[in-house]
Amino acid sequence: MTDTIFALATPPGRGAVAVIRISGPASGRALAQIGATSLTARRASLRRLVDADHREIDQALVFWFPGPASFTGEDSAELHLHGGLAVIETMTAALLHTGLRLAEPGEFTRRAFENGKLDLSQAEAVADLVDAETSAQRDQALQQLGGALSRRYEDWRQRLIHVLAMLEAAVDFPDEELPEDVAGRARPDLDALLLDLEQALSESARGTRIREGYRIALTGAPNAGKSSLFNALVERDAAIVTPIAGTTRDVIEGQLVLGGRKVLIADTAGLRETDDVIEAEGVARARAWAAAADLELHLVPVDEPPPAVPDGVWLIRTKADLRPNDGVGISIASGHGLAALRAELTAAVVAATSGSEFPAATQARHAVRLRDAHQHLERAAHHLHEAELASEDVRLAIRALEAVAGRVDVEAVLDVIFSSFCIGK
Ligand SMILES: Nc1nc2c(ncn2[C@@H]2O[C@H](COP(=O)(O)OP(=O)(O)O)[C@@H](O)[C@H]2O)c(=O)[nH]1
Ligand SMILES: [Mg+2]
Repeated sequence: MTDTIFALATPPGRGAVAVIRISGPASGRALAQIGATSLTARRASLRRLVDADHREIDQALVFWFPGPASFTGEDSAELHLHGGLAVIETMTAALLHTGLRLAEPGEFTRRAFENGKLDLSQAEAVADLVDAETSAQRDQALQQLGGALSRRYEDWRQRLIHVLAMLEAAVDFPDEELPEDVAGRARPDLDALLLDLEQALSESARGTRIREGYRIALTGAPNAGKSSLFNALVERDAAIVTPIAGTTRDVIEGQLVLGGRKVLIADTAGLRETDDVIEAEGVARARAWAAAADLELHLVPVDEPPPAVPDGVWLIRTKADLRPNDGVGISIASGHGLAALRAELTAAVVAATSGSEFPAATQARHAVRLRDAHQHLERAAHHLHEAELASEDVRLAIRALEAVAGRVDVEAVLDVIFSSFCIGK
């Protein structure tokens, strides 16, 4: 039988209110033991809560959520206590005394998943919602929690099951009076699915960009003004600015919000040949960060000749104050062009993180499964005339998609996912 767990759901420390969550079959008994009786389901009841010796611990609001219509699907409750450390400690001791156990990180959500209240992508969304720092992250997590991601995968899964049924008919009744080329009739459906998955894959970066942050790398020769621009964009002096070339030796990451999106920006070591081992390592890291970035800003001062830059890289002319009559570029010294650059960056970030449909991947885990499914379907399309082989590939594709919702492969991924939660969730 499952045991009954509890945890502080609010941040530890002093606060106006502290919430303790309880879930499991012994919830009702434990509540009675601490003095919370005659509760009405899902309504706040003010109760004097007591310890085992009937000494008062606190006056608290108690919520009783009988299963299965609760978040976890089990009998559960919330105690809204006064948020003092002594209250929390005494209540924790009292609940332990009734035989309850402290919850592991993510255990409430895990129980919700195991009781079929949420699928895996929705459970992940709970964690994302808690971690959301920007409005775009919150919107995405909320939609995923509402089942937007699950619905896309479920639609594909249903269509694949239909394809599979046609292929299996061809396998099971090869010599019967089946209409000619049953397997071939699966072709249009399979092609349509392949197109859908390709579309989803092509935009799969959007969801992870929203969740993890759009990455902008600042590159350029030493002294180009990278650290100065970095500090101006993150609006604090995180990077050291000096006239000495080679000052920045590692990748310094900063965070900012543009257009409601999380953006990660990296100030990198100047890209130059060097004999200094530490600087050389910095340059290698700078190149790696820039290669993985969504956008590279290549900085060159206005008093140097403009180099050719690859497609997609933005050439930013710096130190515009040195050639004030030209009117081009940005200047940290005078502030020239900074607002315009910020506006252009915002437009780029918003464009890269917007789309009409809910992204099919908000985590690397989803993108991997999506790619797997697509590969299997390509193989199936390739040997559709061999219905037996094709149906095996379709089956593997279905399994890859099901893994996103957590229908299969469950145990392997559960521990990894739920252990990243905070306690009390
Ligand atoms: N005149 C002028 N000097 C600048 C400007 N931005 C940076 N600098 C100077 O250029 C030097 C190198 O700047 P820094 O940001 O450290 O360049 P990094 O090596 O690319 O990180 C420092 O002395 C800065 O004060 C600017 O807009 N105008
Ligand atoms: Mg620097």
